[in-house]
Amino acid sequence: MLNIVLFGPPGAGKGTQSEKLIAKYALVHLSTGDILRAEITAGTALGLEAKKLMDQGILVPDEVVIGMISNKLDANKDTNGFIFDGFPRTVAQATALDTLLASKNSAISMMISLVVADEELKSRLLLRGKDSGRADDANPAIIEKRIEEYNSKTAAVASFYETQNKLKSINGIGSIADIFTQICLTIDSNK
Ligand code: B4P
Repeated sequence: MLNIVLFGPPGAGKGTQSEKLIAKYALVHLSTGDILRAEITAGTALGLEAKKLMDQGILVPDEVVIGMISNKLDANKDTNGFIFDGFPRTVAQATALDTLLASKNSAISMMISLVVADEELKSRLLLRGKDSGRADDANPAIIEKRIEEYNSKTAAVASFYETQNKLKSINGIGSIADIFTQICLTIDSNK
């Protein structure tokens, strides 16, 4: 199986590049952000709890997202592989993902990390906030909080995969098409 973690700070382009990658490599897209927003739209108890945190730019508890991913892995047993988009976001989530995949005789193939400077992230998210309807994109203070959450809880996940020799860093600034080409070259030479 080809299991790719697509990694980067908020607004790095994970969702944007995932859409193109699932089409090219026929992978199942698992975006914890999208799954949580679907729960919010459906008005579930989990969605209502998650919304309170997401609207403040705070990460949702590990056990919630790990449970969601476990269900999705079980529901897609016959796939070629997965794109994990926005997950894992903590070292505890990364450890749990390794355990879940090992129980299915599988593993993460590589982490693609999109590197983008903070100022570019802020301007992308504010731009999207003008019409996305996402409360977490509209307000500069909440965007700052998301970047702070990334630096304090998520950045360490890159070291977790680096220790396993699976970290591949890519410049996430430039045209969406050029970044996609670089990601594909990296996947094709490491799979
Ligand atoms: P996510 O939905 O994962 O969102 P994100 O980090 O904002 O977005 P992404 O990097 O995918 O950016 P995109 O491609 O859309 O998370 C939202 C919240 O959910 C989190 O804050 C947290 O509360 C919660 N959550 C999710 N997963 C969790 C987990 N595992 N654990 C705990 N909590 C979790 O790009 C952004 C914008 O940039 C778009 O408008 C796009 O068009 C633009 N863009 C993309 N590439 C570009 C480029 N090359 N040049 C210019 N603009 C570009």
